[in-house]
Amino acid sequence: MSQNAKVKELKVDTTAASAGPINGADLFIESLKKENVEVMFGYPGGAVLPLYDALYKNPIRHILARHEQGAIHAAEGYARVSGKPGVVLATSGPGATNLVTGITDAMMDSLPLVVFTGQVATGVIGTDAFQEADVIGITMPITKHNYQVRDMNDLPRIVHEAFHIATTGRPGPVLIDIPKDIAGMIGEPEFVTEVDLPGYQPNFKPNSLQVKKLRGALVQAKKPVILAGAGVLHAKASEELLQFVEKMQIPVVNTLLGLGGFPANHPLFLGMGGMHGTNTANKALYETDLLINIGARFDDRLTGNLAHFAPSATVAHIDIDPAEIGKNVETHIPIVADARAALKKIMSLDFEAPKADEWRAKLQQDKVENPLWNTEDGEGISPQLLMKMIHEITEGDAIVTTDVGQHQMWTAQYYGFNKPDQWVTSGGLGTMGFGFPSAIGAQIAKPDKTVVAIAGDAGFQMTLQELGLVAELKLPVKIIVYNNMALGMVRQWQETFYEERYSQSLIPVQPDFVKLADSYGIRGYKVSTEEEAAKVLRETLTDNEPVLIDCRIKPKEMVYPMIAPGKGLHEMIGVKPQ
Ligand SMILES: Cc1ncc(C[n+]2csc(CCOP(=O)(O)OP(=O)(O)O)c2C)c(N)n1
Ligand SMILES: [Mg+2]
Repeated sequence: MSQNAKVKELKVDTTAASAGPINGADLFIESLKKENVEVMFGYPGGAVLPLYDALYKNPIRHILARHEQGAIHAAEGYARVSGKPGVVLATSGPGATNLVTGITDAMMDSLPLVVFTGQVATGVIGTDAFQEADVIGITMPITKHNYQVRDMNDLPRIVHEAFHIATTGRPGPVLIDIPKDIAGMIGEPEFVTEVDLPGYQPNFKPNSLQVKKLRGALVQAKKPVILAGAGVLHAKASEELLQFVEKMQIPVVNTLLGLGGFPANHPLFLGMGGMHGTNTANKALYETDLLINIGARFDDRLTGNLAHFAPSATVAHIDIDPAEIGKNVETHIPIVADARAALKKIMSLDFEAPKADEWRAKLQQDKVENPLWNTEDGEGISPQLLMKMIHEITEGDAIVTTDVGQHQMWTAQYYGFNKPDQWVTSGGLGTMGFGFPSAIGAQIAKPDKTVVAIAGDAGFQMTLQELGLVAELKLPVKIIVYNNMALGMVRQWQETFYEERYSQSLIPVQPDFVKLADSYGIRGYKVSTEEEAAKVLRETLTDNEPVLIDCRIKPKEMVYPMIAPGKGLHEMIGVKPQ
């Protein structure tokens, strides 16, 4: 997309156009206010000091994380549960590069972020000036779009475009790099209320012909299945999905990121699909004759070996991003549209539900024969039962965030997400260190909700500095460390695929998490049995205070069932208790 989009004919906001001479830093704050920004997450430094000075005089709520990575994961958690863009501000050089993981994470999981980075002054760009980094070059492939402001008069337009691009179509991160001298320049720019981006026109309306094709396929189908991804959540289409499913009586599989888009306790829900999905979900994806993908991207962790993915299916794919259609899986009925609009359109056509009684009965039987299971012996807390306890005590209504690893998969399998926007996880990038700070952002977005951060003992140690933020803001985040003294998921792969050579996956030395919490003035507990866990969880998950609970889980428990790398959906291992 061109940065030099025409601005001449744009509608200007006459209420603010008379702001008079203003400097770039004040203009930055005013531009954020125009976008109704209520909170931003950031960390100051030299190149953004003028922006922070303007913020001091004209405040917008600013959350001072303890590391830029904490700030951006918090912004992601905020965006995921609020539906509003997360706003981040960091300084040039190391401030900006510390954001790179979070920006990539947001890009992979389609989260709307507007990220501001400071830059060295325009006169010294390219001279290896102090704290200079080529943030535009670095973030080009990991942003939906990025800008460097070269004229302060462009700032209102750029900010307005950035919020538009981040939040429309397939959401994603947009970055604005602001050289230090821009903040000091004086101008009389106009605020715009429209965008003119000829190269960026997301299509929301489904094509009637393709929708009719889908109707034709539905009428014929004997083994239909819906694969519902995060696109359902982004499009706020859960209600429509439920209506469609109930009308058509089609079984539903969720992707990892799509959990909560369809109620887990619904009789037609088959579970999560993919590497650690349920046997029934994967069986359905393997045997289906009509696969309707709504807002999922056919990620390899979902499909397994593509040669064995839905081999007999007519594939329909509804996605707002045309680049997703046919990317990994041959698609027969492409519907480029907003998921909600597409579902409404299909339901507006009158036709009978597919005749799939036999199929539903078969899947139902598989659900009964091959449920998720857990070991019953061995020392330590069963991680699966622990998750069931957390579900029960929070009445299935908490916002739950995770890090990446075994605990993430157990949460996905066992929490049982019945509502949209309760589930915050790093799916595409699989970022350890994401879970805890994203819970902070989620709690800031939803102060009245119970927010539970499920963290691995290793992942938690990547961003635990944000305990300072929990203490400072008195956020009642519930931090539950699934402690197996290991990089559990790495250990699992080494046990299964590397003949138990546990190379660098065990962590013999850890902080005393109880004392660590205490040092921040946060309650800490260590629990080693299911009885202790039940007692502490009951006492602490329902009140309005932060808590950290170090849960000693069975160190050798495996996440099952599983599709080994390179294998197909029909080749799950660990389906039955071993
Ligand atoms: C930043 C980052 N580094 C490395 C990995 C690879 N990795 C995936 S899971 C995992 C182990 C995580 O251990 P822990 O946080 O204790 O969770 P567990 O699997 O034990 O539940 C590792 C190292 C990753 N996903 N992210
Ligand atoms: Mg671990």
